Amino acid sequence: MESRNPAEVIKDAVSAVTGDRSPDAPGTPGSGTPTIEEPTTPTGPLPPKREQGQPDTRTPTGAETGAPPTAFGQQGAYLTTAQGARLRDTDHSLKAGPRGPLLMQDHHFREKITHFDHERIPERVVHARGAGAHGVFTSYGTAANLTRAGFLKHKGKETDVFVRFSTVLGSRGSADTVRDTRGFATKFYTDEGTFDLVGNNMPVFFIQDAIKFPDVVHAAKWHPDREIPQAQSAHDTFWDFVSLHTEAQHHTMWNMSDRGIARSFRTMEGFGVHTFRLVNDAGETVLVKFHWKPKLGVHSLVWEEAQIAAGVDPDFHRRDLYDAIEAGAYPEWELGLQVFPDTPEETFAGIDLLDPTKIVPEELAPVQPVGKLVLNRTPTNFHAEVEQVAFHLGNLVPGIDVTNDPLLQGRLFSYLDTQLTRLAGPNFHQIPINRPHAPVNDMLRDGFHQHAVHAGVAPYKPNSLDGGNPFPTEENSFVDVPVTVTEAPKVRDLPVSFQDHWTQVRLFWLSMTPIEQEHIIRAYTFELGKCYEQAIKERQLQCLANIDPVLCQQVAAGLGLPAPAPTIELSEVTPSPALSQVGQQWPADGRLVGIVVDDTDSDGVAEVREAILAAGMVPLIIAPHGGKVGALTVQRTFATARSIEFDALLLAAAPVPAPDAVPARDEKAGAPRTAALDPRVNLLVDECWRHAKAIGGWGPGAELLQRIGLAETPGVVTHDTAAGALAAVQQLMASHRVWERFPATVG
Ligand code: HDD
Repeated sequence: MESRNPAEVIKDAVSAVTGDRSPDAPGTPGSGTPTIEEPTTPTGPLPPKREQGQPDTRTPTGAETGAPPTAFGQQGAYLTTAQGARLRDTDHSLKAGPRGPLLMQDHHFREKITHFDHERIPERVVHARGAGAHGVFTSYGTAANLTRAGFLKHKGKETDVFVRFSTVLGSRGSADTVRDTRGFATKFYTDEGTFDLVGNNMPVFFIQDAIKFPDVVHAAKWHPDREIPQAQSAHDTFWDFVSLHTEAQHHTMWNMSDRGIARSFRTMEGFGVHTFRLVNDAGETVLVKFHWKPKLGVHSLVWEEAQIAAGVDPDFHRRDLYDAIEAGAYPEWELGLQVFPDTPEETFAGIDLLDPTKIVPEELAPVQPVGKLVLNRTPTNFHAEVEQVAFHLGNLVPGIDVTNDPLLQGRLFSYLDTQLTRLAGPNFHQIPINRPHAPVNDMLRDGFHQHAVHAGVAPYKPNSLDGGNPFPTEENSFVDVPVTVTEAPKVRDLPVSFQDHWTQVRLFWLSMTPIEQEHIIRAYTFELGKCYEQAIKERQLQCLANIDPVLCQQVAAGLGLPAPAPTIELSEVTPSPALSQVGQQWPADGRLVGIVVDDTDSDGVAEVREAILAAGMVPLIIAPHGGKVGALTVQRTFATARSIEFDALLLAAAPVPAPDAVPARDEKAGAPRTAALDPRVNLLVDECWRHAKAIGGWGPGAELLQRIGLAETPGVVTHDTAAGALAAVQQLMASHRVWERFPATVG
């Protein structure tokens, strides 16, 4: 991958993030840059987007077509029908006279409307809302003794990847920042075939047996009568199910924790969840769990921020991902493995490795880095790539095999099956985004949407007519690890060890810091407070009592219900600090810093802006109006800015209310606090403060923070100079949030 000068990268970030386009670069026809008038000169098809390479165009046989990526859809300069006949008018349908009825013979009209009528495909039954990006995985070679998979084995080996992030519950158009699990699905286009790692941002799952998947999804999605609520677990059917089906309690607490409201896809961990089996060149096996560790650390929104973002910018995560990549601030993760001996018991430290509701604490089995993922290219076409990508756990490569985890086993069926409807037929592996980058020579033939023109007459084995082709081979082939299947009666049952539904959820709870525990309490209180059925709330309180009495009492108090006593003996657990998101320092790459200026005060802003860029962050100038303030280009106005967009706020000014500003509540009441401050700036400061973000001011900005009584509070810095204010804010940003502002009341 080409590395770029950081200053250049971040300068680009500003225009990418803000959508600003240089006024010195007027559009040229066909360049994709808009001009004021419709261009009249024909030019070639649109070029691929800046910095975007060509999507893979290999046919399923692996042969190169040599055609440019857009050739099929966009050739030549002129508008044509789908059959290539040139058109002179696409604006008027064919009529019997200008005022007459449409004529049935209008082929162009019928082709255009018919195709449009069928533009959408069924959304995914779960994980419908998503965003994807291309990238590269580079192996460290550290897994060479564990697996024969080439993409992991060879140090420095680069493999193309496509990653799709998603929420689980909402429809395609739902908001990004809802409380939910996030999907983290990675397609590795390896030389030995495609490997799909279809994981989540949480390491456990609601159910232990795949046969329960329709149950949990029916309970968690909208109510069937009115199809509400959208993208929410805060409703009766979800809590009805999880309080009865208590193996769901562990995953439910992860959802109620800060992990359920990720700050960004870039700041999420990813987990393969199940235990997989690796096999090396010598045929030796180990059991492993896959982990993705984000370079920027694991960060979350706060609940109010997530709710505001869902309305103000429903595309919050999608935008963040694409802006970062297009700015050159490429998101990175390390792939890591927890490695366990492959023993007949398939347990580690007493934990059943086949139970997908259990983790193995990292303190017991450290995550060993084996490679790095960099996402460096946004999709060229969302439908073609993000919507049509099809993941499947059965897409394995030599060196990686499955275990008998009953959830994993069931998933092996579901993914292929669902694509048959979603992508309308059995040939979806020929869609460009799903094509392997390894040569393909299968004997699958015909079917809907067959794109390959297969040669030969003998797609069967054995044959002599095609010279016996294609040939099976021992060389580099996938071999199912010949694990012994125990002789056992057929049963519909699970192992006894799967019946402990409480120890690990207590482990998670006790591993959280007090502020994280407080967030969990508030999340349960909010979600159960949205339920109508008293019996469901009481049943879930009983579950909480079986996890921890403090948790139960606090949620019960919030609901105004009595806290029940536990019905089980609470387990002794050793907390796992690795589960907490708090207490470390993280790089501030790509963080957005809002700078409030006005026409009177912008002293020091230009220098601060440069310093923010140099630190790898993105400055956004917020002013009363668009255009320019002095020499500064305005990126957000008081009307378009909202606090959720910024990771920290700097005040260079104390803007007075504009004539069009909505009066502040305080102002109406005559309170002195904000009377002289524009209410929209007041809201910005107020929300940043409530959401535990660092705030800094100098000059009139510092005076303002003094005046409104925030200057002495934790995480709010005032300074004589712009540089001093920025330095202090930067230091605060390394911890992501200023939790000291809100001393936790639990713990
Ligand atoms: Fe699943 C999609 C992750 C259990 C059935 N799943 C899907 C996606 C992710 C996961 C990330 C979106 C893929 C994409 O972006 O296209 N699913 C998981 C994880 C699970 C899990 C981490 C548990 C550890 N899933 C699971 C079970 C079943 C399914 C038990 C069924 C028995 N999942 C599906 C599906 C989906 C899907 C219906 C919907 C769309 C698709 O597959 O392509 O087949």
